[in-house]
Amino acid sequence: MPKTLNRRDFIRISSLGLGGLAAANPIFDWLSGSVMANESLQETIKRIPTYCEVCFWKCAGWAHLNDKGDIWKLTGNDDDPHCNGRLCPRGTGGVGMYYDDDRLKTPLIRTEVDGKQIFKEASWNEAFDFIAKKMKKIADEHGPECIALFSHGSGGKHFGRMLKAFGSQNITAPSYAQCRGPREVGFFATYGEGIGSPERVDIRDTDCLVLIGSHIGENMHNGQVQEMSDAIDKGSTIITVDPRFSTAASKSKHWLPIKPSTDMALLLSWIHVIINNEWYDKKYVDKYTFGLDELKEHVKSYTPEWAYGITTIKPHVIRKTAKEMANAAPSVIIHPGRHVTWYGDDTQRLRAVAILNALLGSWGRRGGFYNPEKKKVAKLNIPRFPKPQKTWRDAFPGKFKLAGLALASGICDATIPAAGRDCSFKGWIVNGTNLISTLPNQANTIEAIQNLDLMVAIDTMPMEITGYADVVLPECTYLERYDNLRISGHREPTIALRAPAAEPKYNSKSAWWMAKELSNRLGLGDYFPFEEEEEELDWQLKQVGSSLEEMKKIGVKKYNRQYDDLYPLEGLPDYEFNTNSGKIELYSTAMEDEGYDPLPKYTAHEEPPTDFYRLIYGRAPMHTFSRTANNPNLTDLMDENKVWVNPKVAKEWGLKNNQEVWLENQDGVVTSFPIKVRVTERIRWDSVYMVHGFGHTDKRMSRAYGKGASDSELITRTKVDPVMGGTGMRVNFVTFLTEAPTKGAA
Ligand SMILES: Nc1nc2c(c(=O)[nH]1)N[C@H]1C(S)=C(S)[C@@H](COP(=O)(O)OP(=O)(O)OC[C@H]3O[C@@H](n4cnc5c(=O)[nH]c(N)nc54)[C@H](O)[C@@H]3O)O[C@H]1N2
Ligand SMILES: Nc1nc2c(c(=O)[nH]1)N[C@H]1C(S)=C(S)[C@@H](COP(=O)(O)OP(=O)(O)OC[C@H]3O[C@@H](n4cnc5c(=O)[nH]c(N)nc54)[C@H](O)[C@@H]3O)O[C@H]1N2
Ligand code: SF4
Ligand SMILES: [Mo]
Repeated sequence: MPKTLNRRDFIRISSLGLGGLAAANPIFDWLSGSVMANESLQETIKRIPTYCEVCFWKCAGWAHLNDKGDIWKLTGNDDDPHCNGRLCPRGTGGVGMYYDDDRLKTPLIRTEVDGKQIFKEASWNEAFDFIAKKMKKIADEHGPECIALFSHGSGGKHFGRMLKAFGSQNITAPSYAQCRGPREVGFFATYGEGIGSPERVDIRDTDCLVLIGSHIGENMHNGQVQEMSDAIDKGSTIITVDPRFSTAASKSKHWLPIKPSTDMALLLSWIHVIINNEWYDKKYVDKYTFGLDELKEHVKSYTPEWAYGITTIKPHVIRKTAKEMANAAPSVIIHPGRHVTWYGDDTQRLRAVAILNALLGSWGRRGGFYNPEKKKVAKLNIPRFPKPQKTWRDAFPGKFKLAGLALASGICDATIPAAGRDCSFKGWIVNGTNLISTLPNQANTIEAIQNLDLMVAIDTMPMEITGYADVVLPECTYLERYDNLRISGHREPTIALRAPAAEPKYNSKSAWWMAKELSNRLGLGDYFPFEEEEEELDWQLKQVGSSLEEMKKIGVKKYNRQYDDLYPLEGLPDYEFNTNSGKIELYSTAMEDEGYDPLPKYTAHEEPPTDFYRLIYGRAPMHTFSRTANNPNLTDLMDENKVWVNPKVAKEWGLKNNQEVWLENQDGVVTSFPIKVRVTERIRWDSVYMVHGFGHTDKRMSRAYGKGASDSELITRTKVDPVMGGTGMRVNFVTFLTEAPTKGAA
């Protein structure tokens, strides 16, 4: 290993001087039976609008204060289309983030004492001076572009403004190359538009919903779960394709327990059946699409019999489900999914999904894909951002040509010096993303971090990523701060306000304030012209006929659509798409122009070796990634994950329910902690399944430490999507260790 690897030891211990026990622990009082019983006696004295930050669905709601002025519950805002007045269990439990006494409490700076690296408590001034000095030094020596921002969540906008002003546009989120990037690119190549969030799917009005991996119900994206439940109630057909009997599968008319990694074969076969039987929407396809003849020729040999050999789904099931979709068309949704970085050919798989929807005429029609509208809100009057001299793309000449956004994994890779690259990244600002558990290949992420001159982590919790930072800045939780307006596209445009329901606890501050203070020290004060965030918001709100005062009362403001075009292709009017041909491109000229396959092809993926099983992972309804693992309200509901094992496999290995095992992957990496076995018919024999976000290794998180195991540790390998750089992560295989591994091996 290079010598530099020891420069930045991972700091596990609690910080110097933070020894004192917190005097009060209101959350446990709040959770305990007696207080629960009294809950009904409590009264809302005041309610403050917010939008939830427990996940990225961003439901708008209310923080209710009791007569002592404490936050005692969170509820949904009735006017909000993301939640329709109801928060999900995680959102309701969000108040646990505020009360969690393991929170980061004050700025920390890495220092060495007696040869040991520790965090020293610092004042905000010390922290900002330290960061500003290092940022300027990096800019002088390498250019400002060598600093990148990784961010997931609201604070990204504020730090993004600061960094763009500083001269770098290398701003990235794991929600692209580790999540929905391939979907956006696949749909953009087909329709000239992406899917966005919340997804533009008209589940409420659909007659047939096809879920390919999307595990809505465990994936608790609120509005979609509600709409799916409504669709089921009104008798819509649900078809779920999943190697696991998911919650969604249990609500479905058809469950197709596909062999993982073979979905492309199923999709191509469905396309084959629909074209061959002429079940496609002829008028729609004639009028709007480009490349039907090429597609027809391309899928000629992809019969259900061919797909059966690959997917293990019987030919008559493939035909029957294709017929169900055609019967419902155009009120049918082949759901584009969200976390789609699976096998490296993900953009192409999402192209196949997009094509199938086009054949059935669901895009732009009721019960298919609607056209969301967003309220336009005036931009701030700030100076133009300087034009950067270089971008992350320079590190990848000729690659990932259709990537629409920066790649978190790409910037991470380009931080490790390589021959021939003139500048590698030298500084990371990491806001609200636990990159250690979020990016694949932890060893690679850690190596990248060791090569940095500066890493700043802004977080609310002492998550693993903060242990590698030079400076840690404690952000207050979403319940203690303002943030940018939530401006979201939906059936009707809305804006929502987040206002503080409590003073920031400890010595924590909002990201807006941090970004402004840092900008001042960098000589970029003009980019934050308002003294207070309240003033900035009020100015913006006044441009759209509202005010901070009004929004504090209503939380969510709905606007009328500007045009009556929720379903723009209803009645088959003339329409021009934002593609080269102006049509829906079944045959993608954009892909062809960049040297990628214009029509999606099936490629076989590697199979698990003997005694190994494919590692697949997903969500639990009461947790969000790793961010909720220490939330006292939510650990109460679920405090560890289990590994799902098929009974046949359990028998072979002699595994019993709740027995603890360690998982070892194909590269010999073993989980830090054991995980309990769940023996269940609900998973295929060739795969094991676990919920992402557990197995925390940082002891500062007292409730999460050592609970369950981390899928991220086992994802050492990826298949990178050549089109846009997404990291396919379901290409790892694991086996069981029934005894504790010896220290050296782990
Ligand atoms: N192995 C594996 N990797 C994955 C996935 C997977 O399923 N398995 N899923 C992928 C997907 S789909 C996504 S979208 C990404 C998600 O990736 P991330 O968003 O990075 O997920 P988290 O691990 O929850 O990290 C969130 C971090 O934000 C912090 N945080 C929470 N609230 C605040 C706040 O208000 N302010 C600040 N400053 N920080 C806050 C939390 O403490 C935590 O450290 O991960 C991707 N990576
Ligand atoms: N409660 C909760 N809800 C969440 C989140 C959360 O953290 N917690 N995160 C949100 C985010 S950012 C995202 S991106 C979404 C992710 O959620 P989704 O986009 O709905 O689902 P995925 O993560 O793609 O896939 C998980 C499912 O895919 C199945 N699967 C595994 N391999 C294959 C395969 O080869 N083929 C098929 N057809 N299926 C397979 C798994 O068994 C599992 O049921 O969830 C969102 N909702
Ligand atoms: S879906 Fe749940 S966790 Fe996500 S924003 Fe809405 S209430 Fe919060
Ligand atoms: Mo995601």
